[in-house]
Amino acid sequence: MAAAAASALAVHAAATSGAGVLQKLARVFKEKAAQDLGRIVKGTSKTREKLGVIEELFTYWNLDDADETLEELEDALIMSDFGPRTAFKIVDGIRDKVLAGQLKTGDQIRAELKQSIAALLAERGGSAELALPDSKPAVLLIVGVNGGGKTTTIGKLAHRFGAEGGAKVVLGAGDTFRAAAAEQLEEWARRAGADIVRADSDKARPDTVLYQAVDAAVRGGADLVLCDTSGRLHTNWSLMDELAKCKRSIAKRLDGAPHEVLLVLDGTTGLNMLNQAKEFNETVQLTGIILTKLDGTARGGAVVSVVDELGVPVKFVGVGEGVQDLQPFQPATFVDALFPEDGGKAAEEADVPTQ
Ligand SMILES: Nc1nc2c(ncn2[C@@H]2O[C@H](COP(=O)(O)OP(=O)(O)OP(=O)(O)O)[C@@H](O)[C@H]2O)c(=O)[nH]1
Ligand SMILES: [Mg+2]
Repeated sequence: MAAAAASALAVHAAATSGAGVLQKLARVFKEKAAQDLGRIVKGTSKTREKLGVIEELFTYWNLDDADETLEELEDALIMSDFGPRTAFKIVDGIRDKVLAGQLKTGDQIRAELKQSIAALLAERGGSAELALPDSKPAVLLIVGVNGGGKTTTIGKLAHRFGAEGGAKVVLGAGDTFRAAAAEQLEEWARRAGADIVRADSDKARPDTVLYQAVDAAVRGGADLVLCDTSGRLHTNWSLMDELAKCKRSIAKRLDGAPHEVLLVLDGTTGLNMLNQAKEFNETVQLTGIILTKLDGTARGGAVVSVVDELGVPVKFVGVGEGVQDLQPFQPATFVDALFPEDGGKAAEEADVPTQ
């Protein structure tokens, strides 16, 4: 507790002096990185049910049948939303080691599978840390399909950096599509002690609102701007074009911004998230992914394919609707949740609060 309070104070001092404030803010998250494994284990039970087939393969692993068993492993990964390309890649790596005699038992192969998924998440994705600029404000643009958790995630980030971290945060209400959207964001701003820039008329365009939000942050010496956007289908060409305009308009006000373009993916979606991610990446060049609803019946395998095919890292995971339910992503912890040593029993039985 004392250490956390001291670090919050240090962050606050930095925030008020302006020096290196953004880097200090990034540390706020890291210090809180104790992952809520139990919640993720609970949430990924749907994926694990399917992966149960794999656990059986490991138990009865027989080197004489290696070829057939490896094919079954491939199939089981595909069934668990890993996507064929990624499943083949992972199993090819394992097959090479089996043929070279480096892996002999089911346990060794299980460990290798976990390690290769974690390595793929870390290496293909790159750094999971927020890329924050040297000078403030840092601008984060949050995008994604309807209902994935964009606004909630912005609220959590605002709270973590603002109310807890002492940063001056501005929220940009770029969801001008629904009247209730700005109210929802306003409520989060109030809870987080953040400022909010909203549309000044019914006809205001989202790119204008986000321009104004960045403008207000620059003039007011804010540390961080979190830009909300309307949910949109990745197949809706004109709405995707509107998103590209939002990004350009932010850059027009502040060179180099947005510093992060983060795609919110609903963890319960399955492999369709790969199509979403490809389209959003094409339109606004993603720098990271936020995987939400891992406390629900998440289908975690799909995100491995997204990271593999796009080369974009997962930066945060959402594990609930509450303000504290956002965590930095850690590949090894995520993989442990998919393949827990005791089949997930301990974590599933643990009393994990939902708020
Ligand atoms: N269980 C759970 N629910 C979440 C999480 N993140 C968001 N939600 C819920 O998902 C629902 C949609 O969240 P929003 O933040 O409004 O989603 P959005 O992407 O802004 O939605 P649109 O603006 O309509 O596109 C809300 O009920 C949130 O409370 C999470 O990590 N876990
Ligand atoms: Mg929203």
